[in-house]
Amino acid sequence: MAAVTFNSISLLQEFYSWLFPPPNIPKYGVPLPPEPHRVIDAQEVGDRPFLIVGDIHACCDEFKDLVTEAKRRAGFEDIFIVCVGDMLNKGPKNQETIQFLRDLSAKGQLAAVRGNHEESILREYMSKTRDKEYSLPERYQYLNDFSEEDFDFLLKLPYTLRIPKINALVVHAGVVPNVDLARQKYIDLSHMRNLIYSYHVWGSSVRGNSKCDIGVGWATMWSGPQHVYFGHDARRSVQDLPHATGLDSGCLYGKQLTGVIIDASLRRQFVSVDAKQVYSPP
Ligand SMILES: [Mn+2]
Repeated sequence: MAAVTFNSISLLQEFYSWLFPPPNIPKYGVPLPPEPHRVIDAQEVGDRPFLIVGDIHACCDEFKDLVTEAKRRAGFEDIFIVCVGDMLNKGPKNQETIQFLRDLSAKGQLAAVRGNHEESILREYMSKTRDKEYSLPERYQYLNDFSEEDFDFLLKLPYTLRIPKINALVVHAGVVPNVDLARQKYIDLSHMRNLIYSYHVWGSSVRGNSKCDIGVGWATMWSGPQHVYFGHDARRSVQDLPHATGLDSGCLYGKQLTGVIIDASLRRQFVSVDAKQVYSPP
């Protein structure tokens, strides 16, 4: 009886949200960037090879080592770096990382998307802005040393970056197949790992889910047309799929920081460096 009641309620809830989809707002109600979906055109990049980097989580030493190694492998001093989000938080060197990111960005050598950890930072920033008495939780104390310009840099990070030159779409967590970019939910772009398909008498539906043990990994269902580069899924680690590349190989957890180099002839080459230590228990 309880199970029947529960099922009827969840069915009603599904039907209701099918009829009245909830508004598309970012997690924690943080502000949208001025340009949620950015395009990097060919002139901006020129002839430079790309280095797309997985979740850095303030592991700045490893990030710098990866950039050096990628330049060596690509045989180019001048490369264009793209970060898939979660550049900060949880790891050891937040201040140094934001500085490095902003320096590269100011020089036109880097672009990045907003990850769920950037959203958490913006949530803390909003709380602090609204209430001067607000005291940051222990693990966000480092934000006391961030400048307005640092927060502004994070606020402006788009949810997606399209790079037509290499037929790439960069996003932190994932995209739902067969849904236009403009209609993707921000919460999916920054949090999803899996897709859950439901079939009802009124039709079928698919939705993103942040857990990776219910449903199916979204990237395995993605069939293009763009190749998606993403992070956020350290448990699945590097995913080298026909139309998607997952790059979070758990540097924070003492594993590796991984990137992929894409040269002018669209050849993809993985590059990684070992974490110098375990910064957070897996
Ligand atoms: Mn993440």
